[in-house]
Amino acid sequence: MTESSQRTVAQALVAGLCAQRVTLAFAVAGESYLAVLDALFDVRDQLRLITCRHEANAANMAEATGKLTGRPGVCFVTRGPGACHASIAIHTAQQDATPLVVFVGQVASTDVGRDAFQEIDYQAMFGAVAKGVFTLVDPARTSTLVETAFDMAMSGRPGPVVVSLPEDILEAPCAAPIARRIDRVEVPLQEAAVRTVLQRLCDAKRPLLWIGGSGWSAIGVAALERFARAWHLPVVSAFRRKDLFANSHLSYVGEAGFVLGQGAKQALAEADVILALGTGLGDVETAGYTRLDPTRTASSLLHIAMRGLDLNRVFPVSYGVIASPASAALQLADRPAPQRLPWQSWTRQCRALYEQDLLPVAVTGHVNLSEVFLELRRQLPADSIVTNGAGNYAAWLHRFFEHGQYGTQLAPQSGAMGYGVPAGIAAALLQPTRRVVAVSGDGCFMMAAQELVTAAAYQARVIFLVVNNQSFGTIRMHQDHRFPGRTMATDLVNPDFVALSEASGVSATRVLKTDEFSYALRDALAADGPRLIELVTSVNDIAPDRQLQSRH
Ligand SMILES: Cc1ncc(C[n+]2csc(CCOP(=O)(O)OP(=O)(O)O)c2C)c(N)n1
Ligand SMILES: [Mg+2]
Repeated sequence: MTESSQRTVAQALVAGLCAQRVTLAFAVAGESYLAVLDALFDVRDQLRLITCRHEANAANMAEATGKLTGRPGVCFVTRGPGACHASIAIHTAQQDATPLVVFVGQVASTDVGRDAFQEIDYQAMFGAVAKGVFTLVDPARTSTLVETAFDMAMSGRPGPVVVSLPEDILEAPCAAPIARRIDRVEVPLQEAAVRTVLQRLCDAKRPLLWIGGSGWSAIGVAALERFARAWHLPVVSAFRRKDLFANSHLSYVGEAGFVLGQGAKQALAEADVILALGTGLGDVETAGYTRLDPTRTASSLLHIAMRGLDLNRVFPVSYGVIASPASAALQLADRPAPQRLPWQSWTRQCRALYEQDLLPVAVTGHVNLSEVFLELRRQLPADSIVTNGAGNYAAWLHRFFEHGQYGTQLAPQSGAMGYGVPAGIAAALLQPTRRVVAVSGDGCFMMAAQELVTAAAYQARVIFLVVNNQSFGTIRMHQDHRFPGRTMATDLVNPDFVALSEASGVSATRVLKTDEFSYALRDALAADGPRLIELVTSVNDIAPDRQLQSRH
């Protein structure tokens, strides 16, 4: 490492990232931050920079890193066009509360405001999405800025931070000491809040636990499970947060996603007290803010939120406090459960309904996704990571694939297509001993398919599952409902996915019948490098228990 007296800003910045113990970062190179690339050269054994083929993917890989590790994922993109491409992950990190630090190139500070080549006012562009947007203006503050960016990204409700790097500053000398390592500060519940929450649950006839949010940990999730078991509480997880609670646990009654399973439906309909822990009670999980009745929540909803802004925001609460979800779970689990738990049989009923939804459903096509995802569960080790993006294929995955452990689901609550592939690659590079399956639709996959070569180049052990129904199926479903018989802009003409994959250096196979999947998966799991399995499905099987009405 370069002596501090001779260090440049770029070198101090990179030293600051090493101090945060960033071991993997993602980039598409740009001439606007050459000095940073050069500084990364010196630490390449310590901090691996992954060369990506599109900034959306580089930024999504960083976002997935934040989701998986709880510490900010890091990416570097060039000014203007690079920053525009990366913006999708900044949006996802904002919606999903993921710690993320995006470094973007910027024109020389002397040219700012002159409409210079690829210039963008990042404050104006990202100000409404990112938690913070900073420009490195003073070389002496380089390390402080790294600390600030990491702290802001991780603290409270985590989120994205953008740091812009004017080209001329990067090679300036920087005498500042290297940044300190920053850790997330956990905010516990006050003692009075612990007592109030537990008393309200104790007084209830049918209390329900609704979990979500970010900043969790394996210890926090284990505490949650202890708490729910001791109190026999039914537990609903927020949209795409199924890994916050072992799905096989007898308390788990389902996900509040676009669709509400029978168990979660009954639990939500009949609960007289709801403890919302971590979740912001967002649009999707509340079905457009309709799953709760605001005239009742004022007396029945207890909300432990990640930040004050979320309290009373969409539903009036009966009792609201701010705390880190994992800390709160540990504190609640530490207290003894009451002797009498009169809602036990109700919890069992909700659970039985949840289990019914796990039975495979009938389809019209040759590949049945309910059987496919049940088989995926059977074959994958419990700690395997499953990723996805947006599309109706994900409805099948979320319903039939059960998560058994914390940190096994990487899925965008923002509903961004093109997320599963980069998230899968990032997960495989970060945790090479775990199995990773990246699930995509044909539409979703083609938004990130260029990273197959990245998976091949780094031999990332990902199994890409591509559900090919030759359609932007989700949109087709809505058309079918709203404008029957008038299919527009949703039929897809795809490449040969197996050939595309093979040409990119990833061996592939095509599954035409449900029965073939089991063998294809076993074969892919035995491989050392990436593999792709295409599943040819019928668009008519648009969702579990739902067929298209207007067919071609
Ligand atoms: C970046 C982005 N663009 C567009 C959309 C709108 N959208 C949501 S799902 C979807 C279709 C997804 O198609 P596919 O991946 O093939 O999944 P399917 O629904 O067919 O299973 C579209 C276009 C989106 N959510 N994200
Ligand atoms: Mg599709």
